[in-house]
Amino acid sequence: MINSPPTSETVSEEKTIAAIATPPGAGGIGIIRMSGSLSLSVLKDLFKPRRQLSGFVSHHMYYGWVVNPHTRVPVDEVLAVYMKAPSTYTREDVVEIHCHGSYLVLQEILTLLLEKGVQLAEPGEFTKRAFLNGRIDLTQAEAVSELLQARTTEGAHLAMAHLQGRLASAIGRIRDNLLNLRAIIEVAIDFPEEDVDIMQPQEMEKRVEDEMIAPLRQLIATSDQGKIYREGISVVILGRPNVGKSSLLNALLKEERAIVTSLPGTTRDTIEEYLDIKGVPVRIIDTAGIREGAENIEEIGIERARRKLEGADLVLLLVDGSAPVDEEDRKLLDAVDNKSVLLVVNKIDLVEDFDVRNYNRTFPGLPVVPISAKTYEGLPGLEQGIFDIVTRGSGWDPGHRCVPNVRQRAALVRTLEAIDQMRQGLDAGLPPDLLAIDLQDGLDHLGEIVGETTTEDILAEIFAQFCIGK
Ligand SMILES: Nc1nc2c(ncn2[C@@H]2O[C@H](COP(=O)(O)OP(=O)(O)OP(=O)(O)O)[C@@H](O)[C@H]2O)c(=O)[nH]1
Ligand SMILES: [Mg+2]
Repeated sequence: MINSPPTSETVSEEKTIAAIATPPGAGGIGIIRMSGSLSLSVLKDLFKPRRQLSGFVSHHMYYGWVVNPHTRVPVDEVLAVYMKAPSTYTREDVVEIHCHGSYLVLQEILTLLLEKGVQLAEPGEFTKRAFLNGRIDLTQAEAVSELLQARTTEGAHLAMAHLQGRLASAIGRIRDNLLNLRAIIEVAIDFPEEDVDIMQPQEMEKRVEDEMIAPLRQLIATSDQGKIYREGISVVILGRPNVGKSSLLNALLKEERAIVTSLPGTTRDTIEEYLDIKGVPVRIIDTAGIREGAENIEEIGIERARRKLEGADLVLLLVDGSAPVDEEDRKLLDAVDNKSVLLVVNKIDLVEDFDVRNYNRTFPGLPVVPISAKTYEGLPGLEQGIFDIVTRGSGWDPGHRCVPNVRQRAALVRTLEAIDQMRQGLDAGLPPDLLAIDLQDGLDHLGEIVGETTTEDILAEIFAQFCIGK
């Protein structure tokens, strides 16, 4: 990655910025993106089209070479596109140069741009400009980052819905209702003596409840319900040595990630990987088999396993189905008592007439899933079991597609508090000028979500999470 220069003042339209937009490393194509008023003239200086051009038509691709103006040596064979403001990502003039995906070539072209007075873009600066220039609101800008970071298709779909403005329009509806109410309250403030036809308090209260409080509550609820799709969950595989923990990890990943041997104590450290279970991003952690009297290195591994347990949303307690449950299995269960636990009985391929009821009797109340990490039998049932436990009672409806993030949720809660206070004021017959204060408070908090009333600090924090070139 390129180090960004010392942070400059505020974004100014005068400054033309550029960055490598594709990830570091070798790739089929690499793209350099430039935004700002210098874009076209810089392109003209460095790009030699194959055929003589009278000018660049906006949004058309041109084939040619980027030529180093000092040496006259072609740097790379490229496709270049000029996109005229305002129909662009940033609403400024934008140029993209598509070259071969060599990091050296990309660097060299970028250096040539910088020599022409273009500045290196800061992380998220293109998207920040799109926001500051009013092409997208803050929820859509955040959705760009969420889309880039999504680890499952479901997560990507949620981000896409926000990018298309699903959340922004839900907020917009509540905001319009608040503005309507404010207009009514203002009439009441301006004409206190007159018998103007303002709404009855009961009718107002009903509107506040139906048009503001209920939809705010709904958004907060979907934020909670959809949280696991956004943030994912952590699942720890725990069990005595040799029960098949690493085999299970490999089976779930469908690759030979962890070393499996017939010797107890094979896994000495924790191993973490990511899985997609029905759209939920799952961090799955294989641990060292826990047993008493373990030796040094193994002991450290066991200690790490215990620590991983603390952050786990779900524990898969693995036992060997071909051997009787013993005291150590039970001790492990006691140790994870405060967690969600799924008892996974492995190696059922070795057992004739496997009967799950034996386990139900021994561990009453504990969900049990029989599997074979060797033959993959029972794995779909295990994934379903994990999914059911982590989404249990969440009331999640995948059709929602509106899942406010942590920042947005906090602002929704503050909005709700202000509006609720206003409703109580209505109920208590407070004068309209006092109601107006709470109402304005609510509007301001709502404005933070879409970026109308968001402070510079918070904006900086949001865009700093982006990668360079986005
Ligand atoms: N037949 C059969 N063998 C299995 C199954 N799962 C694992 N094994 C075997 O059990 C042995 C131990 O498997 P591992 O996956 O290394 O077990 P582990 O729990 O990770 O062991 P430690 O890391 O030592 O704690 C290996 O020989 C595996 O091939 C299964 O479902 N069926
Ligand atoms: Mg292991």
